[in-house]
Amino acid sequence: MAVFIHCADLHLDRGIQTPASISRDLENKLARAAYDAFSTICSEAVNRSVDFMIISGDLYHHEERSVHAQWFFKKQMEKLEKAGIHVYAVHGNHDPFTNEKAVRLPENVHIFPPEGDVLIHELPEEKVFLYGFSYPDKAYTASPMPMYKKREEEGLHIAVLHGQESSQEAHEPYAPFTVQELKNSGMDYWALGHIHEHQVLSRNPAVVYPGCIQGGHRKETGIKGACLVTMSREETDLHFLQSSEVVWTKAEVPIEKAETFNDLILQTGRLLPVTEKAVVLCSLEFQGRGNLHSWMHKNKQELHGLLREEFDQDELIVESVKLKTMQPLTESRSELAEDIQKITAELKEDSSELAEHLQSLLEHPSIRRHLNGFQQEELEDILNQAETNLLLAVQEEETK
Ligand SMILES: [Mn+2]
Repeated sequence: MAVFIHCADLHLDRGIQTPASISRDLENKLARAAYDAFSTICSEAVNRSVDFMIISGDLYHHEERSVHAQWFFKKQMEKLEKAGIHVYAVHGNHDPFTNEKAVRLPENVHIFPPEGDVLIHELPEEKVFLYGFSYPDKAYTASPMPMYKKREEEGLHIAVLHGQESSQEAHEPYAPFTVQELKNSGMDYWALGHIHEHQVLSRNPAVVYPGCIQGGHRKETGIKGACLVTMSREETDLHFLQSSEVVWTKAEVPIEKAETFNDLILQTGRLLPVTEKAVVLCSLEFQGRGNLHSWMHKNKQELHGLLREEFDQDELIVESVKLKTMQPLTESRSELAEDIQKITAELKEDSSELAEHLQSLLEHPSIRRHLNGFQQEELEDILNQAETNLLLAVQEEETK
């Protein structure tokens, strides 16, 4: 049997998106969050006397690692060395392999080289084979499979890979693979990294992304952590350990029933998350058609300020406000307004026409550099915003 911690995507020197005007204490906590998360994981490793630790890439956020981050990492590794815990790590697309060693790591740390390697970890009653390779450069688009040839020897076989399941299109194709390829390899555990959300792609054999250890921005929602893995030749047990002390969340607030601001505040308060074991940074998304829609759009800054005044506490910050609201259908009786709403609804049903119009925009050289397309959700946002702007303009004309 082997007991180990599998973590990935530490992104130690990544700055966290900081909301405006927060206390100095909280600002410091956010700046330290990734470091604190990794320190928690290493303490868990010591307290639980694990056999070893695996880190599946992106230890650092920047290719040019900061000395501060490297020094911090070294100290954590020393903490593990004192407890007799070995560490097996690969470098990923953010922190490709380098020979430059400004900070020397202790002997318990084993970094897989770019050409790949098989390392053996001897336990009293089990032999563990670890396979892996580090990215030589920021981009690695070839299949990683040739790097993982299982040895025909008795033991536990663990593959450490920073890469992406090929159907997950939202990301660049880094070291792409299919789950079937991993299954066919004969390995007992695939310790993956790169996707920042915890995912178990297969149970037998276990194919696991632990996710990043601390969310860095509002899209990385939820509790982040590492996997504590207990593994024998018969079965693999996974237990998730929380490491993030700062958690990003999103709360969706419908505005249909809010006649007054009092209703809106009441409704928002009901839907805010309960904080537990972490500081919660909440982005509020208001949705639906309602009477407060026009006011909210015209006074978005004031609304955000008001919500923060009302709800911000030590452990909860209303980090951002997003408006996905629409004009109530009955508010305007003009034919023009009706047309605008009808056309918006049609375009939402089938956004291919809009996508076509936007295509010429995407072909513009200075736009192409920053943007390579729109997701369905973004198209809907654009449509909602356009509808709001037009209806507000019609309303203003009518009241002149
Ligand atoms: Mn990453």
